[in-house]
Amino acid sequence: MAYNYDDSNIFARILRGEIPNDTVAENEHALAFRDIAPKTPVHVLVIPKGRYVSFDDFSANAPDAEIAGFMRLCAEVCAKEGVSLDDGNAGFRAITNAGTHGVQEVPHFHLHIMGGRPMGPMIA
Ligand code: IU
Repeated sequence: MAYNYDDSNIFARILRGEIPNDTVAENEHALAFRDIAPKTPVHVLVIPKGRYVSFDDFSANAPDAEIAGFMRLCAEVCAKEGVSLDDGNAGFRAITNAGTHGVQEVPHFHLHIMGGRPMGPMIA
């Protein structure tokens, strides 16, 4: 998958079970766990189990099942955390940071799902 994927990154270690995590949901292709330093009342990270760094790795070669499994887990997290739009919930914000301009700290693709309070405007 990713050409320059670093297998020693912290999320790879979490996936290998070397470091504990606060799991919210999991399926065959993805894992969702609470951010260790939450910035909002709901702050969950969803990561693919494959070796993805950023959107670049979701190329034509990425198995559809992995992409679908990832998105389905995102939906499951929103429902579990009470931030989906079902049942009159107020919604959420989802962010992925990539590279130096995106200030990506961990080089394994992750989607931040944040909610539980109004987010305010997007900032640059
Ligand atoms: P990034 O800038 O999108 O790469 O942010 C990484 C996030 O991973 C950040 O919100 C950290 O608090 C979070 N995190 C974590 O949940 N567990 C860890 O062991 C480490 C970082 I290191």
